[in-house]
Amino acid sequence: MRINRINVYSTQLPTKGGAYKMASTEVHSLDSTVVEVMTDDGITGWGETCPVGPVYQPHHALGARAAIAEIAPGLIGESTQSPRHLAKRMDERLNGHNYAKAALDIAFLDLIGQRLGVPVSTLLGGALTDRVSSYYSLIVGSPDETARIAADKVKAGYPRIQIKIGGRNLEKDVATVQKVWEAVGLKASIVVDGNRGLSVASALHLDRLCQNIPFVFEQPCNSMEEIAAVRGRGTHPIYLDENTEDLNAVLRAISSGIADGFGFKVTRLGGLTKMMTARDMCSIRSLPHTCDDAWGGDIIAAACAHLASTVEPRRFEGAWIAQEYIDGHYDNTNPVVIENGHIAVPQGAGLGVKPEAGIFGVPVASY
Ligand code: 0XW
Ligand code: MG
Repeated sequence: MRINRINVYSTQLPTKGGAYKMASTEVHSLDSTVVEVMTDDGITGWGETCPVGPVYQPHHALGARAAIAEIAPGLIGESTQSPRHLAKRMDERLNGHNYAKAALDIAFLDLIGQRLGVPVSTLLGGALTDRVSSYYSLIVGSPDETARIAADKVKAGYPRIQIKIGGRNLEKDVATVQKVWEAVGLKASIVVDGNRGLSVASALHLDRLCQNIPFVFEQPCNSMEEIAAVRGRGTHPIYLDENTEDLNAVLRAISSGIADGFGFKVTRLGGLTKMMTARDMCSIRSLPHTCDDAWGGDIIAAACAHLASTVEPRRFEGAWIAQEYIDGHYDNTNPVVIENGHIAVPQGAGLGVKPEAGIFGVPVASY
């Protein structure tokens, strides 16, 4: 089976209930890039990449589509027999731009899975479970309101709560962490995500002032060097998120011992094929990690769930999907949904989700 057409779509995913606020940015509507890869034997694979705005990491929606414009013409006529060959073809067309290649990588696995009649999780080494945990991510907000929502979400079944902090005075951040701890206690694990927004000094102060609270500190500061300065002087475990820009950064972080775990984004690392390597590197050092993406609809959600199902449960930190912050689904027959804080892994061949016909309108580019 050979690729004979690639359609690219842009679809808006507005945030439900107001802006999604993090330390250095707030977003209102996200521009998702969806790819539809067709083969000469009539199979279609879907992929998606949706940066959460242009500031969160060095990704943006127009950049994804510009990168796909460089790559896609070189994929027409290529056999889909080998995902490794397709990855090589993409690298021959464009250096870097993992987040754009990720959409195509996901689509290749979707169509190979359909061809073989197996779910994508099988192509990733095999599922260990058919239901994976998710976590609730709270935006930067007032201490009382954040604690109230956190308690509600734990009651709803979420085993893990992520609080966003940063971009404001430290007192509010400390109060937020303390109030959430009072409201949630040990009923769920608590993650405090600085989204690169704290100075080393602020991160150390927050660590000290919340000494008795067993939280994980996610990406408190901007660079690996700043994180290294916090590490060892603070007491809370540190997870890296935005700093893991590619597999080499993951390898560097693991080998230098800078991180106790990771918040991984499937598209940032280059798609599911690359995520398998990250998952396996973490396994060697028993490091926990999430299987998320920055944003996106059912296609990305399905990709995260398939990958999540292949991670050893004792090291698995949850799959975040944007469902709580967006309305509607691409696939209303088999939507990817969170129920009681958990996601059922799609069971059909390939990704197990199929966007409704015409849902994305007219392609913005075709190759
Ligand atoms: C909670 N997320 C997975 C969603 C937003 O993209 C931010 C991200 C994070 O952990 O930083
Ligand atoms: Mg994060």
